[in-house]
Amino acid sequence: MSDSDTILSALADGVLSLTLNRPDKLNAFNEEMHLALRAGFERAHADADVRAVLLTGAGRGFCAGQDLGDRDPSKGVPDLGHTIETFYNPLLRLIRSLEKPVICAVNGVAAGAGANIAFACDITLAARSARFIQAFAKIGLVPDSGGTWSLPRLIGEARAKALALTAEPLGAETAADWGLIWRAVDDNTLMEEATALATRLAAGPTKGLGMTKRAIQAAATNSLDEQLDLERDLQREAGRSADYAEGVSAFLEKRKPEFKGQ
Ligand code: LHQ
Repeated sequence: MSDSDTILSALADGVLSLTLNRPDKLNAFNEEMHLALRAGFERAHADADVRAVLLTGAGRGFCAGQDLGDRDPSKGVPDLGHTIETFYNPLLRLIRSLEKPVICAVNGVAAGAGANIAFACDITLAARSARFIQAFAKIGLVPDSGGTWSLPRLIGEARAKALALTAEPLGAETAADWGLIWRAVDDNTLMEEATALATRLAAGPTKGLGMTKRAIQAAATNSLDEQLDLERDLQREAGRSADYAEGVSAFLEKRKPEFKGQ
């Protein structure tokens, strides 16, 4: 793990909480924060004690995307493709390939890459006062962090194009109504609700949950036949897991299951 204070990291009850922590900059990404967040997700992949991840931001914002002070064209023409290749794309791949639930609690404004990282998580809750902004259009860039992939899939081409071309802020309630996020909740209950959800999932049959995530993501490119085959293969594997044995035993014995994520 990185020891940078740009990401606050804590493991409790199987939940690895990762808090973006540059509140004076609305948690915009500099290189140090990129590397620290990546280290957090790498730990989530490698550490069996981590059964779920909870991503949020410190202060009044969730994340304002890239720190534009770090990518100021007046200091020389930047290679933003290199920035994407080096930082954002590896992060997106780590989030999507992690076979454990990733919960995102959007505590305030989420702009640019900050919004699209929230949309890449498995279950995203947002404070009612939060807004999502495809800020790229304001500075001559194209949406990144998977935004051109996730937006049309989640809300359809018409809404995706309007958000991306206008950079109009979208409130949390509308984001939930459109299916961009799971739920908008009262600001003062966001962290309580997100932590309870992450803790519940972390105590669940996380091997099966991870395979469920993999299957739903594979559906984006699979035919129905391929998906049916994948479900067969994953169910075979799930049926051999200790968690399935425990789940069925607990049901038959009318007791609470104790899942181990194995
Ligand atoms: C910031 C930032 C910020 C630095 C707020 N940077 N300081 C990938 C590849 C490589 C390069 C480019 O980008 C990308 C991906 C991207 O993410 S592109 C999109 C980059 N992000 C933006 O364009 C958003 C810029 N920020 C804003 O439009 C506003 O700050 C929003 C709408 C997010 C919030 O507005 P307010 O609530 O009015 O807050 P504010 O603007 O007053 O910001 C508070 C402070 O945070 C302020 O600093 P100051 O010292 O004046 O208090 C801002 O300068 C700083 N800040 N975003 N991205």
